[in-house]
Amino acid sequence: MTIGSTSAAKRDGAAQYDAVIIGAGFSGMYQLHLLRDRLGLNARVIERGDGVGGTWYWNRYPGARCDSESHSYSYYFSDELLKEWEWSERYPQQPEIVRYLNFVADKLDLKRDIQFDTTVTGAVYDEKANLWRVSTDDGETVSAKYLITAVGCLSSANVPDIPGRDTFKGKWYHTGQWPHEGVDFTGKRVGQIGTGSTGIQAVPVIAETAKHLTVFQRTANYSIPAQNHPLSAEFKAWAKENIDEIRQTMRASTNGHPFLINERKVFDVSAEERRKIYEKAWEVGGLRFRASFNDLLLDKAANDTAADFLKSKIGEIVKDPVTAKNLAAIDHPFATKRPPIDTGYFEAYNRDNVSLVNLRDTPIVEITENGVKTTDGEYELDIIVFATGFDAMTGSLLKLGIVGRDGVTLNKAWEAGPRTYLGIQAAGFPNMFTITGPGSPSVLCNMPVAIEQHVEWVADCIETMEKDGIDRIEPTEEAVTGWVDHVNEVANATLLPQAGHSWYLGANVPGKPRVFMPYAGGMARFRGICDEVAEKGYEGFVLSRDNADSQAEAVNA
Ligand code: NA7
Repeated sequence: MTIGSTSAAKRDGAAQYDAVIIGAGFSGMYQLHLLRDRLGLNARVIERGDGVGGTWYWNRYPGARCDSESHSYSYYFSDELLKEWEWSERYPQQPEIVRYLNFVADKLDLKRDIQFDTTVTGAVYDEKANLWRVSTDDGETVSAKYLITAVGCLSSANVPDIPGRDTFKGKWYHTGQWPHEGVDFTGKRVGQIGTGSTGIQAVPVIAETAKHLTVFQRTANYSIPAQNHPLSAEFKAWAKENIDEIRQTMRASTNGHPFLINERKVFDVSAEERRKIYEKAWEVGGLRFRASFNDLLLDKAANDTAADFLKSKIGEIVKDPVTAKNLAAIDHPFATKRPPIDTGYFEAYNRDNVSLVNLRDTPIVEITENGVKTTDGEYELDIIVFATGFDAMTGSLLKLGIVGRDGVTLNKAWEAGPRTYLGIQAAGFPNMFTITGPGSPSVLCNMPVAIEQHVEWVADCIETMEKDGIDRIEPTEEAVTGWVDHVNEVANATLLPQAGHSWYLGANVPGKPRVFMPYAGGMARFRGICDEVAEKGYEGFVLSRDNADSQAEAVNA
């Protein structure tokens, strides 16, 4: 265990806090700042890594870069922070994001209240004392009235249990648990399994040094060029001069990005005009492509026009016709899985040292001591890279060993899929808040925007509770059921559930319940709902106060 950047000592020997926050990424850091520096509470962050960064602390794989534009991938609660920090590229690379988060942590003096190198092993609600007892792998147990999980949506690595995996004599790595010292691919035969956002970023970079890279593709994927570039002095100045405007756009937009989705519909324009619009969007690059029309995720025929355009681009770029055909054999509507953006992904297949294996035609049978064996034969490898994604949204929460009222575990409560109200609380788990939890926009949004909204809502809620002497808050079962229904309803109004193999649905992890987890109703709408709930005295939640006999009495029923 280390606390802060230098100390290895226990913090004050104090075992009781107002709040324990799990995770020191974007969410946990901001939550600590608000609870400690705005509300004056005694808060401790517990973090598994030995530094801040959360998801970005772990995802150090080659080519790791954010898909949100850097000037929007920042905390917007402080103009001072925005003015002082300078991003170098349109899309920030992993090391720059970690540097940014360290800059914020140092500026706000957060590290002194972060306990690094410590894994939470259990969090049990003690009903009598109305405290969460949080135990860690160093044998310590601390208590807190409030438990806030800030564990990220994509932080629990999904390493597929392919038969024979552990017999492999070479080295294997998962992109989300990448060694800090890096991996040298020089002269090596590398196999990469997975072609999601991560795999698509990693391929061109690994190809630069590997002797040969074999990419094992199960589901073909769309990808749009990031058109990444260094930021000009003019742009940097513009971003600093227009903070309010950028903030306002991000808050008004469906996905929390600094651009709005165009109002026009696909069939409002001629085929020729549409082609021009797509060409222009391709040149601009990145997630802005998705904003070309407002019905891309609502109307399959409209979506097909974008899908066809993107597939035709693969054919134009990739020279080998069989490889091009396999890469373009995409079976889901555009953007119903997280749309990757890339730097030279399809182009990498024109290199002599890169080849593609279509696992739909020739599935993996096993991993042998020499490499990967498909139904077509064995591929001898020195290194296997698993770019196989995450047990997303719920994986990290369910690993915490959370036990709520009456000894009910979170795993039991969410057996058939996650059940929250506003993605922030689960019934039966009083005073536990899940930042960007399932049922909130989270991964469908530019994450810092979703995080700031949830963190601020929680801070306001706790402030109200402390001011009014409220002992606990938890949602009613009815509110949770209503919210789960609403989350399903808004997802079903879109094409999103049509990608049957998406991690949004939990479909990438064998045995995981198939439930559409993020809130697809848009960030702006979600913010409005959360604000209204608070304004109405936390409608859907029960706020209670203990009476003289320590019996809980609802105060807002
Ligand atoms: P993703 O998007 O879940 O992609 C994982 C990839 O790995 C995807 O192509 C999967 O194919 C493939 N995969 C997973 N398990 C296997 C097995 N057992 N065999 C073969 N292929 C497999 O994860 P990423 O890390 O790329 O991206 C996660 C998010 O991070 C991203 O969306 C951004 O929000 C940032 P499948 O599609 O399941 O057939």
